[in-house]
This record gives sequence, structure tokens and C-alpha cells, in this order.
Amino acid sequence: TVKLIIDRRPVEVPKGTTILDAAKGMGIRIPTLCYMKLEDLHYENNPGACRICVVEIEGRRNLAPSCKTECTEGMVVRTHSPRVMNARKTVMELILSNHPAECLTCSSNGYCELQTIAHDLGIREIRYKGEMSTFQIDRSPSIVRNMNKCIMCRRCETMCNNIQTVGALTAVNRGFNAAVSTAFERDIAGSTCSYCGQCVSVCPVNALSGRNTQQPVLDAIADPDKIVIAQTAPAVRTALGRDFGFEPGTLVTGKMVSALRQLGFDYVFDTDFAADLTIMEEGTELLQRIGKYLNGDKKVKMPLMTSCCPGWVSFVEQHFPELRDNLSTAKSPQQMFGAIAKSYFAERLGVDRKRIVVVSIMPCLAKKYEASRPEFAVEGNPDVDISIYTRELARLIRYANINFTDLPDSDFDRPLGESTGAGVIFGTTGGVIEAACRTAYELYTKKPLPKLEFEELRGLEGIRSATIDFDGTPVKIGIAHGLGNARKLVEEVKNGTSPYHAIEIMACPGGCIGGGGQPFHQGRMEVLRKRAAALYQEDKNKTLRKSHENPYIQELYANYLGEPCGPRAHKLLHTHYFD
Ligand code: HC1
Ligand code: SF4
Repeated sequence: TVKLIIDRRPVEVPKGTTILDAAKGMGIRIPTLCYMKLEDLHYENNPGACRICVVEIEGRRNLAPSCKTECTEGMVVRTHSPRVMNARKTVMELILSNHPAECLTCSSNGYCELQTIAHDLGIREIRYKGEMSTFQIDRSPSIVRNMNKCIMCRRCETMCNNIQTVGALTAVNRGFNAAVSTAFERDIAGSTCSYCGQCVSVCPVNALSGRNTQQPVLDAIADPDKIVIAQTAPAVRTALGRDFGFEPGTLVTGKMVSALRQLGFDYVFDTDFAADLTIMEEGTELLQRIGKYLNGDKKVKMPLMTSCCPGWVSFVEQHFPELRDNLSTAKSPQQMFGAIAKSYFAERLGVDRKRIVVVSIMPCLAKKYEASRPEFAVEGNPDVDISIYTRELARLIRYANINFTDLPDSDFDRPLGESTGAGVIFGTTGGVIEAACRTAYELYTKKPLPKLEFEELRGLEGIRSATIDFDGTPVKIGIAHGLGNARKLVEEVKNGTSPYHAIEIMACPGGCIGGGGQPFHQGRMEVLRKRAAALYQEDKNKTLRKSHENPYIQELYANYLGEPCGPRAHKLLHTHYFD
């Protein structure tokens, strides 16, 4: 260890600790823009580029970046001396000198780290005038890039290249035109981007943001001829409250439903219903594949890989097209919901599918892209018309002057609003496969599960595995979240060394709770832990916790779909993938 003094307080830290970390351990906040660390993900962006975190070290002529400087014995550090504060202000003014001053109209207004630091530093004028860059704004179905706002912190690049291993982003140009862009400065839609949205999650400014589709929602609600249906993804209810002052991980399911009604949706349904439906299809598919595999069928593709995460599906299509038949053919819950809403439910209402507008509220940016895929439309009419993300819903609630905090709880409409605990846990890493095991176990063994909670499948470790005993048949499960972790499991499948029967992958760290459309968690893993805990709590609170016990799912099969994986189910609820 080494002993030193920071802001007149003595401290002892392990050798190799940076001043930034030592100060953090003492509760001293040093602002950073480029530096970011997400411990559980082994993500660290530390280019030492922004110089906002400088500190003064007694006896040294130059100020030192605290993120890059290790503590040494006897060091005396000051984190906010007049010299430090002047330097920070100057650095900030230089960054602001070529940053568009559009705070009032910026969608990150109120959440921007640059804005917060400028405010904390009391910047009231920008003394320097830099040249503004003039990049075209790049709009894809999911992600919008405005490189004129890029401050070259490189967080997105580290996220995309090192953590997600997608490699879509790279630094381009020099001087005031320097920015993080795509290879050959292509549009993001023409790059290898999988739309996971994680770059958006770590962007401290608004250089990367989600595509905004709030207006079409308002237009649909205002159209008297349209029947507008909301479906809410499992993870949204654990995070939406954050934008209204609730603690991270507070479940706001009932308030969310009330808010959607006040916004004017005709029906408020739950994607969790469709998650139960996905389990019926995917669980059956898993059992069919395992059966064939155990019978020595060499053609069956094992392991089965989950397919509900569109960022992951796109990653397979782009980077591992030879493995696309390992993906479950079951559509994602978002898309199953849309397909059922515009067939079964439209028929129940006696209306044409074109009169129905399905709006999904998702924690995810890739869901916008998924909804726009042409195979999820009938004669050009999409199954899911508009997908908005959690932060967009929060904006709509504010736009409509709804007092979210004081809203009473209300319940989803029926039939497509009923769900079991299995549907709820989809939103966290490991939840989809746990839900599938609950149903597959009972269908396979014809016995009730001795214990509902599969603790061995839970947690935030990047790659996890477990063997589940299906009454004498061992079923081997692999789980990964984050595309870099996924890549490791997929490489094994490609090499023929994968030991698993089934693999669950979610593109975002944490699963959907950490989606690119959620309120920013700024790398605080405890926020993800609380969101996951909230979903497991909602599961516990439910009377029904296995998808096959959902009475409305049973009714849907009995009166409309027939058998799981049967012909009608196949037509409506399954898809195919591309290379
Ligand atoms: Fe997800 Fe899913 S869990 S993909 O993470 O399978 O987005 O929440 O809605 O479709 O149900 C997201 C979440 C979501 C789907 C479900
Ligand atoms: Fe990379 Fe994901 Fe961002 Fe695309 S959305 S650029 S894959 S981090």
C-alpha cells in the first residue's frame, strides 16, 4: 500500500491505485468526461483525453490527469485548488468552443454530462470561438449520429469495439473535424452496427442518440379512426420511474399503465403476455430439438440460441451467418405481440388490421429496427407500427403534463395484458432461459417443478452456465450478455466445441434492463442490479409464474392457434433469418 494526502485528508490505498479511484473511495468527486468504468463488465475507457479530471500534486510543475496518475507514497494532492479549477474551466471552455450550443433543443437536455459539468463549473461565457464542424446528421431506424456534437471521449468506440466486439466505430479526421465515426464514414445503416444502442448509453453528450418517433404516436392517438394499442416490455417498468424521481429499480408498473391510458391509448397490453407465448413456442422448439439430438439426428442444429434480442440477431446475421439456423425460429415477444394483436385481437374486435396501430414501449433501440424489418409486415402493414424507448415514453408523459408521481396504479387490459412471472423475468439476463426451463421441464417430465427459482441461471457475471436436471436428462445451458461475451459462446458453437443444448444471449450488458433506450445508468452497475431484483420481485408477486399456466395463453391456443409449433402458430409466430 501507499499513504498519501488528498484534500488534507490522509488515505492509504493499494499500490497502483489512481488518484481518481483513491478520491472516489474517500467520497471526493472528481469530474470526468472521457473516463468511464463499468466494473462487472470489465469496461474501462481511459484515454486520458479530456483533461477535466486534472488535480494539483505538491512539488509538481504540471497539473496531472487523476485518471492516469497513480498514487505514490507521501503524495499531497488537491482536487479543487484555484489552479485546478481555472484549468478545468479553460479545458471546458475549449471543449465548448466548437460544441453546438443547442442545449435548449437537444434531446439530452438535462441528462448531458457536458452540460452538468459546465453548470457545476459555473461557466457563464465561452471566451474562445472554435470552428464548427459540419457533418451531416446520420439517421438509421434506431440510432442517430450527430458528430458535430462529438467531444472525442472515445467511450462509444471502446464500448462498440472492446465490449461489444462489433467494431463499427472508429476515430476519423484531425483537429476540429475529429470525431468518432464508422469505417469509411459510412452511414451507420451501412456499417456492421447491430443497433444494440450501447454506444448511446455511454455517450456523455448527444453525439449518439436514439431515433425519436414520439410524434407518430401522438398522431395515431389523435386519429379517431385508429385503435391504438400499447405493449410494454418487461424491463421498462423497472426504469421509467427514474425519470420521475423514483429510486433506481422501483417498480412503476401500475403508474405506467395509468399514464398510458391518460395519454390516450385505447388498450394497454403487456409484452410480457407475448413473452409467455414465446416460451410456449421456443420451449416446444427446444424440446423438439433436444429429442431429435438425443435420437442421434445429425442434422438438428444444437445448441438452440434464443432470438428475442434483435441486436443479437443482427449480430449473428452479420458476423456469424453460418449459425443462423441455430437461432430459435420463434419471433421475439415484441413481434409475436404485433402478429397476435393484428390477427386474433383484430378479429375479436371485428376490425381490419390496418385500423390498429401497435405501439411498443421498449428499453431498446434495436427494437425500432426489428419492427421495421419487412418480414414482420403483412402487405406492407407492419405488425408493430411504432416502437418507442423508455426515455421517449418519459418525454411523452411530461409532454402531456401527466403528474406521474401521483398517478394511481391500474392494471393492464385483458386478454393481451395478462402475464406470468416467467414473462416478467425476460427483461434481465438469464430470465428468458429460466422462463423456458420452467415450462420445458414440466412439458418434458410431466411433473411439477420442485422449485421455481433457478438461482444458478441468475446474476450479472458476463458468461454463466448451468446444467438443469430434467428428471434424469441433463440439459446444459449457457448464458451471455453483452455481445463480446456472446462472441465467446458463439465461437465455441462455430468450432463444434459448445457443450450446451441451449444458449441465451442478450446484446446489452444486464439484458434489457440495461438497454440503450433506458434512463442512463452511467456505468453504475448497482442500478442494473436493482432493476434485475425488481423483476425477480415482480415474478414473486405473481400468482402464476409459468408461461403455460397463463389462462389467456391457454385460451389463445385452444380457440385460435392450435398446438404450439403447429401450422397456424408457425405461420404467425415464427420467422427466418438472413445472411
Ligand atoms: Fe426485452 Fe423481450 S425481454 S427483448 O429484453 O424478449 O427490448 O424488456 O421486450 O421482444 O418480452 C427488450 C425487455 C422485450 C422482446 C420481451
Ligand atoms: Fe456499436 Fe452497438 Fe453502437 Fe452499433 S449500436 S455502433 S453495434 S455500440
